[in-house]
Amino acid sequence: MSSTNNGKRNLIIVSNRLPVSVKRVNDKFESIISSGGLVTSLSGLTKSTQFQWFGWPGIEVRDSKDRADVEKSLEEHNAVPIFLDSTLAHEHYNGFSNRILWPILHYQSGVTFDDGPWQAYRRVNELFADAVVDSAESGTLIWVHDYHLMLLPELLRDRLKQRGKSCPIGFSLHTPFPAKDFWRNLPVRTHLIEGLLSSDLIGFHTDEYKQNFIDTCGSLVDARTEIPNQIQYKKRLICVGKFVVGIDPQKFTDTLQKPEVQERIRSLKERYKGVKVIVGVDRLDHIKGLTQKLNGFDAFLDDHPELQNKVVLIQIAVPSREDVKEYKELETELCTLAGKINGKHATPEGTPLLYMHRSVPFNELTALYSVADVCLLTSTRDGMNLVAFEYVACQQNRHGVLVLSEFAGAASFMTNGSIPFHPANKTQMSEALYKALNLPEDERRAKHEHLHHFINANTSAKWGETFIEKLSARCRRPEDPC
Ligand code: ADQ
Repeated sequence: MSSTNNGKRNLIIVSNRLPVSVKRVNDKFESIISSGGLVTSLSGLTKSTQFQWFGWPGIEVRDSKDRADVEKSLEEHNAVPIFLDSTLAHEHYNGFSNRILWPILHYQSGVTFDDGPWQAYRRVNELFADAVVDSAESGTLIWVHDYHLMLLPELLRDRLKQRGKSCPIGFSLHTPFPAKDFWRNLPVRTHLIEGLLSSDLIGFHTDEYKQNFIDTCGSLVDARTEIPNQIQYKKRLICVGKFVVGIDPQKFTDTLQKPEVQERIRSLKERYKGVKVIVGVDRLDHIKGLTQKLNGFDAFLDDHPELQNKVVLIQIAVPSREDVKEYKELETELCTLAGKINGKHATPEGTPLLYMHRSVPFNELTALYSVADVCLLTSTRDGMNLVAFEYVACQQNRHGVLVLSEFAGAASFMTNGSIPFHPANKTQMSEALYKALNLPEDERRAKHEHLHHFINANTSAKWGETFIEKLSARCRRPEDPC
């Protein structure tokens, strides 16, 4: 099988959302770059590898002329839209993926199951399979991403076979995979596992998630799992591996050099002269532990009255999944909590908490990372957490300290270079923050150098290239061990 064509990969990437969202502005369609972990991780790959990206454009388009216009507007991004009607898209994305599957993958209890959203999930996976199989040629590598599309590998394999095509299929999960007992909570657990087991290669962010998946397969579907990194199921061999997702550190280094970013850094430093800055950047999501973060910061302010007016937490909570009731409730809770904390600790000189519920431009994000003495990340569970990487990328001069929850996937790799803590323990969080703010320069430098080396050795480009190479080799030499 040839995976390259004139030096260019014959590669299709599939994810629920495209890296750009389409909006109707007057009578025209415009595309806007999306933000989030999946886009960050895959955008690093675009420098070295060519691919077509299939996904939902984020808008319902019924008219065939309009559809052609949308297709055209996405061509420059190598993106191919899969059109869905808005009710189906809503039930698939919000109803099943985000209200049922996402909480299970992140160990959240009290999840209920409904058949309607599950049927929508199945239907959307089928529509994706139809669109991808129409475009794929034999030999095209197909790389599927994330929990919205767990049935897709099986649907693809069946449809490709019916059309006489053969394509290597890879799947990467961007979330944790929970321990097998927790996965049992999901009534359709077997369908999803069988869906994934039609892949040739399945990638996870950490060894723990990979092992949880292998254990689940061994007990749930009677797969053979004695040989490390491989699963034998229904006469097929599936490779599983840990692939460390990362960022493009150069993008941050370049942005920091821009005159307008340098100017912004200067003005932020002036504004916060004599004040220690703690930064937090998270999608507004239960898994990011934002309630815990604000309560922990409140405890820290209680513990250290001597730091009144000498420390500020700038927390950016990026709006996310606003059509889901639980996310709206969380937003209300956080606004109330932020108000209470400032009500309790503010002085005429200022407020210790700047809670911003909005997205900020990339230049501003980079400047904020750069001026912060500490980055506080409090995930209760998190596949990786790329904000941890981004903060390190912007700290070459300051050697700021990362205070990182032990439940972020990133903690498996970054514990030595950060200050770890348990996000449910306010006292531990307060102590970790105090330690980070008072760490001597030689210790800060040593921690920073350790993490700086790690993020540069594990870039998003390397992650993508390693996965694609392994998937391609898998199909060239299927007899090789995984
Ligand atoms: P996310 O949960 O979206 O990703 P994360 O890894 O923290 O989370 O990445 C967020 C990304 O969004 C960062 O790259 C950040 O720069 C970007 N971002 C945040 N705020 C922004 C803003 N205001 N404007 C623009 N961009 C912004 C999921 C999983 C994670 C996993 C990633 C990658 O939940 O655990 O690390 O996928 O696999």
